[in-house]
Amino acid sequence: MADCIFCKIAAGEIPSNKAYEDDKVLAFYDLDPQAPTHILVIPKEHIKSAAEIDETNSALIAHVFEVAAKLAKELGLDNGFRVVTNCGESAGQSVHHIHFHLLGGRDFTWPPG
Ligand code: DGP
Repeated sequence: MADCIFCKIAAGEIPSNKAYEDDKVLAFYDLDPQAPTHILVIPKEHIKSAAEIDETNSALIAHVFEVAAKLAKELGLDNGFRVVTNCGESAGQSVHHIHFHLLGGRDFTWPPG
């Protein structure tokens, strides 16, 4: 998508601090970290939000979760971590390219605010 910031990051047109990359998925450090470890894991393909997950893209989303688990292991988040996706306005989604926040390195409360 021409005006999507995460499509531009995925294409390398906007620089990012990468944690992982393959042909389908990119993981990069969030510019406004909410935990000692805060990485965004995205499919390179433009999917707007979790509301658009269906049988045509669910294998790709499963791959996103494989990458999140691999990163959590590599980064030593053995005490626990959180994977969050904000979907839509009420949930606070500000970038409309699906992304999964991988957060770790501190304790988290439940329910989230
Ligand atoms: P959300 O509110 O769930 O849509 O999260 C969007 C996140 O994306 C937010 O934590 C800040 C981050 N973000 C926005 N623009 C950029 C950017 O250009 N680079 C990086 N690294 N992170 C960004």
